[in-house]
Amino acid sequence: MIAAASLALIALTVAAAGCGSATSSGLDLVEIPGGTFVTGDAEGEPDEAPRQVTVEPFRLMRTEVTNRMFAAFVNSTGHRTDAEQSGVGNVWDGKWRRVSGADWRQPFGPGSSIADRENHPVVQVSAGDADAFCRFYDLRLPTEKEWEFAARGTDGRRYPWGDDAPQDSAGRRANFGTVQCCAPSAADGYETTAPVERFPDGASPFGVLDMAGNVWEWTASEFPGRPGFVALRGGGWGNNPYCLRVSYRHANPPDIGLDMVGFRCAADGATAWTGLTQWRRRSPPAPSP
Ligand SMILES: [Ca+2]
Ligand SMILES: [Ca+2]
Repeated sequence: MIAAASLALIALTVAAAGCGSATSSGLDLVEIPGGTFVTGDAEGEPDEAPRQVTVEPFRLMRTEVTNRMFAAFVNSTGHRTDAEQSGVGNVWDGKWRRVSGADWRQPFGPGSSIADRENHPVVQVSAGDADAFCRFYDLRLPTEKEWEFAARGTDGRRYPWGDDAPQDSAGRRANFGTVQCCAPSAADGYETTAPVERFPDGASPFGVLDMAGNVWEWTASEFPGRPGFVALRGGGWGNNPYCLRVSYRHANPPDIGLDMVGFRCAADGATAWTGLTQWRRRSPPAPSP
C-alpha cells in the first residue's frame, strides 16, 4: 500500500496549500466546495423529482479513471475484475449483449484492444471493481448527490456546461450518441469512448470533465426502491442528450461490466454506502494470482 499512502500524503499536502487540485499517480482530484442545491429535473423522469439537498465539501477526480490508471492498479494488486472472473462482459450495439471474453483489456469483446486507448476511460469494470480501485488509493466512489452537485453546481443547469445542447455550432462539449435514442455516433469524433480530456468545453462549474457522456459512472449510492442495485450517472457514448442530463439516473447490479460504464473516485465529505463492500463479502472473488 505504498502507493496509497504516498498518494494520500501528497493530496493532503496540496489541500493544505490551498491548491485547487492534486496530481499524483495520474489521479487528479478537484476541490468541490459543497453547498445546498436542488437535485432533479421537474421535466425529467419520475425519479428526478426536484428536492433540496446539501453536500459537504469533498474532492472528486477531474476525469474518469483511464485504462492507464486501471492498469497501474492491476499491476500493483493483481486485481481480477468481475468480468474476467465470470468470463462475460456486456457490449452495446443498440441493445445490450452478453459477450464471452469481453473485459477491460478487450472492452468490446475478443479481438478488441486498449492498445491505443490508454487515455480512454476504463470500461467493463463492475461497481465492485470500481470500489476496489478507489479504496486502494484511499479514495471512494462519490454518492449520487455529490456526483450531481459536482456536475451542475447550484444554478439548476441541465448539463455540466449549462443548458445548450451537447453539440451545436458553438462547439462539441461531450462524447455521446445519436440525438434520437440510442445508437453510437461519431459525429463528435468518437464512435465509442474518447480520451478523457478531449472535451474541455464540457467542463462542469468546478472544472470536472466528461460528467456528461463518454462513459456512465458508478456511484456509491444504492438505487432507491431497487435493493442491491447501484445508481449510475451521466450517460455514455451510446446515449442521446436526454440521458446526458446531470439529473438523469440509471441502476445496474453491482457485479457486471459494460462497455459504456466506468467511474471516477472521490475523497472526504460524505460516508459512502457500504453495500458494495457487504456484497463483496457475500461473494468473495477468486484469489488473485
Ligand atoms: Ca460519439
Ligand atoms: Ca462520464
